[in-house]
Amino acid sequence: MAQIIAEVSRTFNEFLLLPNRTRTDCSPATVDLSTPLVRHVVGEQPAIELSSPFTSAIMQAVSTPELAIALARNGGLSFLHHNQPIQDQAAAVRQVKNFKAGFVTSDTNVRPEDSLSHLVAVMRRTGHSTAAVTHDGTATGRLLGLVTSRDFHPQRHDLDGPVSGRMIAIADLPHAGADTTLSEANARLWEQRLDCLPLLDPDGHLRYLVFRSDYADNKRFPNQAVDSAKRLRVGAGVNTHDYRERIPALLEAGADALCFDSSDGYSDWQAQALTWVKKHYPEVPTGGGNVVDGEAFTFLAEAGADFVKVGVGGGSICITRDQKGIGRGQASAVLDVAAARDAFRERTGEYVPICSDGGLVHDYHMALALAMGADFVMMGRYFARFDQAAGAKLPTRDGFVKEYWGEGSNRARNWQRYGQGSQGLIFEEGVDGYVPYAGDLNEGLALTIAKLKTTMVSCGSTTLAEFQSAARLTLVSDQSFQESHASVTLRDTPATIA
Ligand code: RVP
Repeated sequence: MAQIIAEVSRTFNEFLLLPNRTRTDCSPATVDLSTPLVRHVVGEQPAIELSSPFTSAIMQAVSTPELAIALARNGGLSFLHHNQPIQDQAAAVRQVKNFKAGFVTSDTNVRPEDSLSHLVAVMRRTGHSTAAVTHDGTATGRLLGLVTSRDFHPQRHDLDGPVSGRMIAIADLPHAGADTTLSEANARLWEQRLDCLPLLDPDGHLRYLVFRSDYADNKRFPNQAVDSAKRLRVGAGVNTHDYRERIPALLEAGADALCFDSSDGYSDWQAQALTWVKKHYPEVPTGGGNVVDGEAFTFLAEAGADFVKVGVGGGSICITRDQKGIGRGQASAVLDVAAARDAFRERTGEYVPICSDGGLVHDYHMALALAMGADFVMMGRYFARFDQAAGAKLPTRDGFVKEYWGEGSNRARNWQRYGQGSQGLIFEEGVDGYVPYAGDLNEGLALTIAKLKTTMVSCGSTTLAEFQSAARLTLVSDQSFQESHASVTLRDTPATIA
């Protein structure tokens, strides 16, 4: 006879945190959000630690190289999606690993014989006002000069004339060698009152541009997730079908961590794949999932998973529960798996971090997931709203939206993620839709971090470990849930004032 789990399946909306006593030394400035990403012996330092507990979903619509760069600069980690040819995913990994903060590969490039009207069109397309003039019009051609939007005026200069007529030629242009450090470049920028310093190879080919504004920008990110060579960290999703070919290519490209990505990870296929990775690449941090209970967590941890993702059916674009009747409320899943993680730690002396993946709609849901035991969270909808995500930004009557689609939707057809047999995706487990546009990731994430820190302060905690052990959670009734929201007419709501 089927077993009925006594406990009701609960989601984050059903819980609130009780404030704990806040000590005077506990303030947002003293809160440390660092968290382990991978398995480690208790008391020892994990091979990878994140300085903020956020990862972006392994999804076409979410984890682009641009988003991975922005998130790693804020201390989190992206997992680039595997729903693409192996060489494309490896190239995306390489793009993140090659990013050098403050060193820009020029994206606005023209040839000296190009017309000024062509230059205007290129500047309009890239949105940048400084162009490199190279012999072949590429980002790495021989540098002949620089031209900015301040060097010509459409009414004053003949737009049919060549760019060479208005550029500052290389002979008059301060420049430096490609081995210049960021602080040396910055010193030149200030000493010579420059806006931009080109860095060239010994043969005069352009390598990077360093902008004064980018140096200041770089100072904004003190908590970047970087490897021992100071390159940004990036993760990559893999599947249980082509991992033998995909993983070597991803590692060669420089991936820092891998994650088996499956809508249901409690399977022999995933255990076999994890065992294979641990045999061939024992040092490579590799996560598994997704699971929703302690039994499945222990299965993957014993198969070698270095972290385990939790969540089935809770994603904002997910219809797995409707289609297959499989899943569990995300709060119940996290609480159950966290208990199994702690039992595993007691039994083996090893800590295997867990990630709450999907279903985080409000910022406070992240705090709840972390309080309930998640070491870090993974989000799709949240990151899909930002400029750096893949979806197109579209205007609507009520403002801008961004496209966001599930990996189980007809648009993504990521059959490797769903166990529907070898014919590919037979039915959809995800939808294709829109999310409200939220601008730049850096600003959005800063706000989220500020909220998380103040929640932790209210709960008297300055570290995530302390937050988890001190958290007191209460269930909310429907009535008290109503009370959580404002119950006055808001000023920006049309209303008749008597
Ligand atoms: P959310 O953050 O709520 O948008 O959820 C993102 C998560 O949903 C992903 O990390 C993944 O686990 C899951 N997902 C992705 N595609 C689909 C689907 O099409 N059903 N689900």
